[in-house]
Amino acid sequence: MAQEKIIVTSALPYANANSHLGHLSGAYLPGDIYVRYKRLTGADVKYICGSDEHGVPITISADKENVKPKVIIDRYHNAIKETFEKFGMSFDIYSRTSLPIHHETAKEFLKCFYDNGLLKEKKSRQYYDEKANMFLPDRYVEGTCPNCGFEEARSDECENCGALYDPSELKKPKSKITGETPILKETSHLYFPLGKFQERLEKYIDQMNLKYGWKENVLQYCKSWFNNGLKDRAITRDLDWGVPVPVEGYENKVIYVWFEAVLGYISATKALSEKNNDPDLWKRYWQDVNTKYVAFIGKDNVVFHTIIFPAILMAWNDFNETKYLLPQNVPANEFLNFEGKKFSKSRGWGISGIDFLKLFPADPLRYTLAANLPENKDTDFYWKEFQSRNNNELADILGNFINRTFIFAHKHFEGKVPVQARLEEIDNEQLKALEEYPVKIGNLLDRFKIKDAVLEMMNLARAGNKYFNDAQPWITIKNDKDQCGTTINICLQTIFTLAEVFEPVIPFTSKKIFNMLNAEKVRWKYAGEVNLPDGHELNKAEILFSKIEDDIIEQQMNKLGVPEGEEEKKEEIETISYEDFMKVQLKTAEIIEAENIPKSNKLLKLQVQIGNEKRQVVAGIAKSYKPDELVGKRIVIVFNLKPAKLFGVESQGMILAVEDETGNLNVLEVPKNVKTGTSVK
Ligand code: B3M
Ligand code: ZN
Repeated sequence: MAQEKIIVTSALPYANANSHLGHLSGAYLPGDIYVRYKRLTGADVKYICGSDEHGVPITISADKENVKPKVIIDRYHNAIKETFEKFGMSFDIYSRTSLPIHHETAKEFLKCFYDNGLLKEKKSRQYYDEKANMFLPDRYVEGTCPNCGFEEARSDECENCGALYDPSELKKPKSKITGETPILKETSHLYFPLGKFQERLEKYIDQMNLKYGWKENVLQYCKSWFNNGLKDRAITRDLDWGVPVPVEGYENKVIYVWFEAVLGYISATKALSEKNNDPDLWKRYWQDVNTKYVAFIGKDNVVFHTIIFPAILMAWNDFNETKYLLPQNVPANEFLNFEGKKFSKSRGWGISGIDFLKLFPADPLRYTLAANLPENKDTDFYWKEFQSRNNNELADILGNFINRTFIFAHKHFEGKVPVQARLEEIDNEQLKALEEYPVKIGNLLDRFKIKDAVLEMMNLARAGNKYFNDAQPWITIKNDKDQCGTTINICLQTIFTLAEVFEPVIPFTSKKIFNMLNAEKVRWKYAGEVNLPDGHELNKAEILFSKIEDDIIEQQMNKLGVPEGEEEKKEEIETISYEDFMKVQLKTAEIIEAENIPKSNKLLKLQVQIGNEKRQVVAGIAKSYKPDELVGKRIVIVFNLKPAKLFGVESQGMILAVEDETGNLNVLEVPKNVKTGTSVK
């Protein structure tokens, strides 16, 4: 069979915020699991992603901080990239749409459509904020949805019911910049005739679904758009941040972000060609009928990937010799919520990937998210579930099985794979299970049933534990060492299979396990075979998972709902260096005389003994002590303070004291056995 060739993309995140767990579980982790699995099967895969750096989401963030969009995209592009790396995303490239290669690609498409007369120029009335003196992009206008009445609908799209409409249909519009009611003012835009493609799009989706089985939720979304009838869509915008429109008269406009963002997959692959010094690489994936294309996204992006992007590609293919592939499947996920509510940065609900990965390693997070993917309906991340998946499944089932097997192998078989001496029924059954699991798991992954696949992966670890328990090697080691060796051998083969099938989900751990086994991964189809030869030398066991204690989880739960920034509103402390501190000389002293200072009810005049030296110090403690009470106390004084006069009385130092709740001052005392004149450090 010819090698399978696949191009896989995950939605390009807007470079205006850190990715949170919802993003990771929606479009990224599933893509990465699929890609890692496909690579193990021997497929030739390119996994493409990058930052979406244009459009209104970026300018809104920039406006909020009063900085240029470039500042925002650089900051978040790097932050998101780092999150993905720590999370174990195995992209072949993580590109960005601000690159010239992307601008060129987007312009090339638009120019082609314009030159071939596909685009219609239409004058339309757009919201214009007279106070801010600008056309308002869609997201700068909020109002009531003409379809469902939702009051926070965007100007052309309703988050609540998913309806797309013309901005002039929005009810009770309001400018988000000034809060004023915007006027509708005439402007020209280029429109893509989406309606022209409806029939072909419906047919395309039908065919793909028949052949490759699209997800029911995705089909439903598509159906509702088709039912409403596809309409012309403006693909230019009055904005100054984005890809300039390469058409005369459009100099002050940019290409609509969604039109160019989807082309970002192609331009990112071109960037990969450049990176690999292989100019035709991108064509071998995007323009080869033997390649298949799979797009991973969240549900809010479905229309753009199943309708708009395919329509753009169809249009290109109509006018050009070079033909692009259309998505073969778009396994979109629903949303992941957090502890029962939507993620919200401003309300402090949820946690960003980067913060999470500062606290915990990636694999327990990947496993927890994968076991609970919002494949068919919204799901939730719960801290308690994370803890129990880590402790009760990863550590107690998978980790424990591996650990007990390794202990046996090292203790009784010199750290080598013992011989399979004699196979009893129970052994044959386990060997059969090893062959079956990778097939079953692979079939599920091929159909994007990742959640079910993850369950089966852990079931194999469960089967390993059961086999170990039933075979009772701790008994056979005493009376039938051959039998015991066979058991441990098969347990080690099971660990090999586990390392392989779990690789897509917990790649960091899988690597450790292969290292412990002193072995390397094989093709998926061999994963269930006897891969470790008799006598094969093993490495030392490593700790694979640490348990997460209750208090760690409680700490995190206590942070929930604390709005951003507030947890950091602690007093700003100005720090000093060690050298600065060492400049202050503190010494012990004994008060030998004390008297009031006339006319002052606060100050006392003290005579203190500091080693051989006597000094006079004025201290503001008259309200807290009678002079007599102080005599004989051994205290701490700032020895090198510049002398000063208080109430006309010379003071050569300062006494340390602390105020208690009642406002009373208490001089700091040192034990009597400490000599006066001793330095305090
Ligand atoms: N940036 C929306 C999002 O981040 C958008 C995806 C683009 S995919 C080409 O959810
Ligand atoms: Zn609506």
